[in-house]
Amino acid sequence: MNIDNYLEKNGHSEELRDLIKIIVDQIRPIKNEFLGGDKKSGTYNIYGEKQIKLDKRANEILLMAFRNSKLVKQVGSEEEEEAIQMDSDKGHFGVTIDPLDGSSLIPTNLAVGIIFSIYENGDIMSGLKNITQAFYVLLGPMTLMVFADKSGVSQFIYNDKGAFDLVKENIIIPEGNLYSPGGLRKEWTDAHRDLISGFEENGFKLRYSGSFVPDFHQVLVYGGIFSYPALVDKPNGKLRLLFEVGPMAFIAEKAGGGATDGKIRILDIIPAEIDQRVPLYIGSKKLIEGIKI
Ligand code: P6P
Repeated sequence: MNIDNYLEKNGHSEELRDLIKIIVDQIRPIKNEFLGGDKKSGTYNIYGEKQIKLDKRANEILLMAFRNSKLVKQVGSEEEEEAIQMDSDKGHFGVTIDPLDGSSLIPTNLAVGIIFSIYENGDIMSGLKNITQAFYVLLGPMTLMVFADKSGVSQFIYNDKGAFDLVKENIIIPEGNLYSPGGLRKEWTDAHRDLISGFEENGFKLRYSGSFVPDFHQVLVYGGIFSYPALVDKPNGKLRLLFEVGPMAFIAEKAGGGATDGKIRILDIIPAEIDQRVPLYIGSKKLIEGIKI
């Protein structure tokens, strides 16, 4: 079964299925851009992070596809300063994208990801509780898609015909002992330091590549916790609420896990700004329930 059959089986609208088809059709063009190498673009995104050509190309490819589809009313992209309003006489979706998360790792051939969330109400700033679907594409030894909707989380593998075939349904995050600590040790708060020391004393295994999608995916598969905490001089941490944290929090909860900023449930947050950052603890249910930072 491919993802379109899966979406039809799960009762999704023709418009949503068309939107997912359009996104799937951009994976090959984005992967092909990798062949050109990671040429510097000489520009910086609004977070002051150096953009490489691939970040911008992936962003352009996805935005063009959304614009031509007429299915998307509003797009928020990590590579854009503002939300983009689009002509959408065929649909009404709000979409957030991190077009190429972890791209600084591409020169080392480590896994990177593309992160999406969909708001059927068409408003990406209306609150994370209004996310209706969230998914990521993990570009690693295999190209995988993990897709979450109200019925749960499923995994698909990209085949040689450019389609995603279903490989696993009803994915549940197990309790486990992997941890990704995030940030620089010297910038940790005492509370985060104590939490990480507790994991280490309990024999947790450190797994941290610097790329959120694969680092989260291993927690989804084996169980444990990924964190990118508040830091001494960065109380909101590093990860972007709309483009990275919200979609993953939706996926984690639909897989029976949890996600918090250390105080509140991520999906209870209503974004104040499009570029809002939040601290993040995400993973196995019991571990997240125990987080009070
Ligand atoms: P650091 C990539 O830039 C990213 O946003 C996430 O993919 C990743 O988890 C994090 O930053 C890594 O940040 O500070 O460890 O390089």
